[in-house]
Amino acid sequence: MHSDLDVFHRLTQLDKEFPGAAILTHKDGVLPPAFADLWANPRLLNFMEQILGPRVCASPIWNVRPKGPSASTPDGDIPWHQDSGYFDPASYRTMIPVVWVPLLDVTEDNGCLQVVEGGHKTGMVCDHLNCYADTWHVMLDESKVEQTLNVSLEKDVKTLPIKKGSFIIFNNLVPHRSLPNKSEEIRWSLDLRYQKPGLPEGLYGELPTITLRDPADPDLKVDWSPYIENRHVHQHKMTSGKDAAPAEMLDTTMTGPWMKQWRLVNSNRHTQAAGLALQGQRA
Ligand SMILES: O=C(O)CCC(=O)C(=O)O
Repeated sequence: MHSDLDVFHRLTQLDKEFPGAAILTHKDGVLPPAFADLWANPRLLNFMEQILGPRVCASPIWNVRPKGPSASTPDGDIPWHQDSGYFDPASYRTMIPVVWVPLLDVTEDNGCLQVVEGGHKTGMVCDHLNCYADTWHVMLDESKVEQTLNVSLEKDVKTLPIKKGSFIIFNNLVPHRSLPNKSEEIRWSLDLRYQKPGLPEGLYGELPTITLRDPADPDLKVDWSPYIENRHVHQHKMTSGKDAAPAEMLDTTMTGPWMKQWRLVNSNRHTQAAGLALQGQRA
């Protein structure tokens, strides 16, 4: 179990011995009270109030990401995308800012974020493609970025190394990616999303938004119960049309509705698990 190792090294070893351990950790979807407290942190909500107005909700797509060393766990490598590329098209007009919080200093060597400055300004969701390398991640159709988003994936890129205790806020239309992790440490991070109440979220109505701040209810006690259930169970059902058996949640493939949203250009074990095949191939 490598219990002698710290939280930044233990999963690296486990994943080397049990490939996919990091994916299972990502899929686990458990929302511990400490993460919920961070999501509802009053100072973060003060930021969100300025962006979203006085009523602020949690939006149901969130992650704790164990981004391991790229050499041994390349599934954490996230290519250029807009978050809306993963979301229900009904939510494209909803502003869904994300607060991205690393649990250690992040640098160009261990997988910090890059964003494309101004990439949200046309208000468009660019075409994406499925799925990047051996992962389940969508990727921007780079041939359409300049025309649709009026930005360049070379000239407008900003690299964002930040210190532990800092965070980055950006919205669902800002193109971003994370750099490969060249260290031996797990680059743990959280991405927590927010929106106004009453607008479509990105998860096809599968999970509700949760009210975090409402001036009409100054003593609001946040009810986190809808997010105690693992979101990945819902995603599996949306993609396969059936409930996930417990063994399937121990399967190291990841599937989700975004896989059916965009053109498949690369087949791998995740897209096959979703029953998708490249034209001319059997699923
Ligand atoms: O944490 C990462 O590596 C990527 C984060 C990301 O793409 C997101 O939060 O939308």
